[in-house]
Amino acid sequence: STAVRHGLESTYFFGYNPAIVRMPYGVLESKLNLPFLCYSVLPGCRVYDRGDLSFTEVPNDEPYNNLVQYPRSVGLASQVLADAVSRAVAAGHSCVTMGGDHSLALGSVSGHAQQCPHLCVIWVDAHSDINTPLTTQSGNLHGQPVSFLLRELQDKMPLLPGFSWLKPCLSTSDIVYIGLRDVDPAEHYILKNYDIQYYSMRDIDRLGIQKVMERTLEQLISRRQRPIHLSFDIDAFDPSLAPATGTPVLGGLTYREGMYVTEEIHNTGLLSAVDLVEVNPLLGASQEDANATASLAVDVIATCFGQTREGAHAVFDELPSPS
Ligand code: 5AB
Ligand code: MN
Ligand code: MN
Ligand code: MN
Repeated sequence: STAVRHGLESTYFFGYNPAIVRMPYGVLESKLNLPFLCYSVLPGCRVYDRGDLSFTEVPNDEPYNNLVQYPRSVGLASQVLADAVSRAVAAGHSCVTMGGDHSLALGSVSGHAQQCPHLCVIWVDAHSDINTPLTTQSGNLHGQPVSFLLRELQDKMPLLPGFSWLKPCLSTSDIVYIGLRDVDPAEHYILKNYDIQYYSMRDIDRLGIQKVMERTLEQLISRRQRPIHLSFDIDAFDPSLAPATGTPVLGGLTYREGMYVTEEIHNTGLLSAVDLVEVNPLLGASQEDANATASLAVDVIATCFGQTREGAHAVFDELPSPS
């Protein structure tokens, strides 16, 4: 079988057998899935598409504190996702979760951690998604997933209906952010007071993306090799590249910076799970906007699994000669 759309034909995957888990239309806030099937069998890579997960809607899902939206539905959906990711990783796959909004990281990181308790997380995003249910201004759970995952924050976390299954699985030193440029005051307080490493767009301006990746990987994997969970929010890219997303913010990653991030992560050989979130074709002003955003998402995933800008050597081990 081959890739369905968006040029995956030119992609080579090495050494991974990714399993893809897709969030369905429905339940979650963005009520969307990616508009393409990003799976294929390509040289060196077998892809197992686990299809859309199906969720049961929770009726009368009243907001928590009159503010936090759909706690039971998101909690239950995340639990189902955690189980799917856990099973994919247990079966030896690198797991790609396509969203959907970023609340899905509650499930994907938890499920991944069930199999790989020592994993680390690289969170590529314009936002830090670390509000607690008590600091959120919007009430949106896609702005909060990291707070549920961090052990150090647990005494600040209320118990949300639908979340009792969730156990924090990360320490503050296990996560690094890249691409931040829209951080709420309470989030900034958390990042600073809990000593969480981040590289904002300003840091990328100062250091360059090469240094940022060097420092990120140095912190996370230089002392011991461990599985990497990449949680990639498409809004990390500049809105001129990724317009079809819920919360675009000016001044984002260039295409080249984004590709450099995923190339470097691929090169570690430690990538174990990827989330690709917040692609929302309904929010594109035009079909071209939606297509451009989707094809950018495909490039992110393909690069994670070995697509390179300098070409790949897998297919040619010998040049044809005239007989
Ligand atoms: B995304 C905001 N901080 O809490 C909030 O797209 C934005 O997953 C969250 O990064 C953006 O609602 C969530 C204002
Ligand atoms: Mn996000
Ligand atoms: Mn974001
Ligand atoms: Mn969003």
